[in-house]
Amino acid sequence: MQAKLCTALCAALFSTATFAQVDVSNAWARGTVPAQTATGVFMTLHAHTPARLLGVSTPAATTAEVHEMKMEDNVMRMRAVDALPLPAMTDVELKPNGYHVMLLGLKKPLQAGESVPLTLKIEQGGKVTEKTVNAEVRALTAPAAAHGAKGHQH
Ligand SMILES: [Cu+2]
Repeated sequence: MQAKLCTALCAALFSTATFAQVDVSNAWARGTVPAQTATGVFMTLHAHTPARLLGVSTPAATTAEVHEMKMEDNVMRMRAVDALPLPAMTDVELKPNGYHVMLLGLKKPLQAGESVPLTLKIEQGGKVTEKTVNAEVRALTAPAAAHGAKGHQH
């Protein structure tokens, strides 16, 4: 009887203690030139148990959206995704020409060496938590195709 009670209690305690078990590494933002108001942020997400990235916010821009880039009819297009699935124990890479966080309405240009604070909204095991990350700003000319390149449409 007592063992049974403990099992239930421990399970309850454990489930409330497991939050935001998602590791974020290599977060970076592409630097911008003065007239530019949008840029991409990239990172690697690794969830320990299945999770979903529901959204992103930052004080550096009016809007932050999770975007997916895909080849459609030979044109690279991007669209906003509602939630990005993060399978357990799998690295999900946000990278140029793939999933990325799009910052729209930048309040000021991003210069290499600065960092951009981001708040990630993550759902995991039925709970929504927030995780803060600092993305390092890299030069506009950082390797990989520039965001907003030819044929890249919203
Ligand atoms: Cu985008």
